[in-house]
Amino acid sequence: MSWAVIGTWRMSLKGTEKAMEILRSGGSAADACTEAASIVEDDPHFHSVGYSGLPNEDGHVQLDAGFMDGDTLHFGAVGCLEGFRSPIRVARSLADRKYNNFLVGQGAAQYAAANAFEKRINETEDSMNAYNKEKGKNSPLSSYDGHDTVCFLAIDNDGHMAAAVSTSGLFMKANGRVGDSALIGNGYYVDSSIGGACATGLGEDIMKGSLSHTIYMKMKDGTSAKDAAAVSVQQLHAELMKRQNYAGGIAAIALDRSGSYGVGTNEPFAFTFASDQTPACTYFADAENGSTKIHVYQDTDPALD
Ligand code: SD4
Repeated sequence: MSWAVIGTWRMSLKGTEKAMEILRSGGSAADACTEAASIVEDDPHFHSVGYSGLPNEDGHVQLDAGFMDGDTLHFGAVGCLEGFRSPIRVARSLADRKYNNFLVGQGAAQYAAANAFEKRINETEDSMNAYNKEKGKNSPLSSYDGHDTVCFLAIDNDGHMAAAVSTSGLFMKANGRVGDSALIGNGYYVDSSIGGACATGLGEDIMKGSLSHTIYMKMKDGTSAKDAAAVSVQQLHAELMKRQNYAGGIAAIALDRSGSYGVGTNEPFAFTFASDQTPACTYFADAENGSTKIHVYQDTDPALD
C-alpha cells in the first residue's frame, strides 16, 4: 500500500509536510489530517483559519471545522466555535459518538470547555485591523477576499482514509452563519473503500451542489478522481449560472484509494500534494475551456494563500 495527502491553498504546505512525516512513519490518515489542519490553525499568517482568522460582522472570529473517518464514515463537526485553539481537534473528538456529532455556537464551546480543549482568543491585532477597515465600507465582499478554507484528505499505508477541514468562514459573515466546511457531504466526504473529496470557496454555492458527496458518488461509479473533481465543479458552476445567473468561487480536491488525486475549480486555485512517490509540492490550477489545467506553482502565479 502507499500513502498520499492533498491540501487546499498554499497555506496547506506546512500541514502537508507534517502529514507526510506522520504517514511516512506509519501513522494514520486521521492523525495526519488532524495534525496538518491544526498546524494551519495555529499559524497567524493565514487569516482564514484558526488563530488570527478574519472576524464576522460583529468582530468575532467564529470557526467551523469538520472531520471524517473513511473507514467508519463517522464524522464530527463544529460551527461558530469561539475561543478555542483547535476546532479540528474538537470536531474529531465528536466523531465516534452515535449522536450529537455536529455542535454549534455556545453548545460547541460548552462541550470544548467541558472536555478541556485548549482555550485561545483567536482575534489578533491583524484580524481586528482588517475588521475595522472593512466595517466602514458598504461594499459587499467576494468569497475570496482574504478568505480560504484549509482541507486535507489522506490515505495511509494501511489504506485508511480521512478528511479534515477548518476555516473561519467568510470575512464579515453574519453572526451564526455556518458554511459548507463543517457540513458532511458538502465541505468534505471520505470513504476508504472509494476515496474522498473536500471543497473550498463560497459555502452557500458549494452546498447547493452537495459538492464533496457529488464528487465521491462519481468516483464510486467508476470515474477517476481527476475527472470527478473537475466535472463536478464545472457542472455545479453551469447549474448555478443557469439558475441564479452567478456562481461564487468554488474549488475541490479529490483523492482515491490508490492515492491518485483530482482538482476542480472555477477560478485560480492552489493546492499541495505529497505521496510516497512524489515529494511535497505546491500546484496551481485554473479553469480553462471547460477543463482544469494544473502546473507546478510558479512565482508568476497569483499569490493564493
Ligand atoms: C465558507 N467555504 O465558509 C468556506 C469559505 C472558503 O474560500 O472556503 N473560502 O463558505
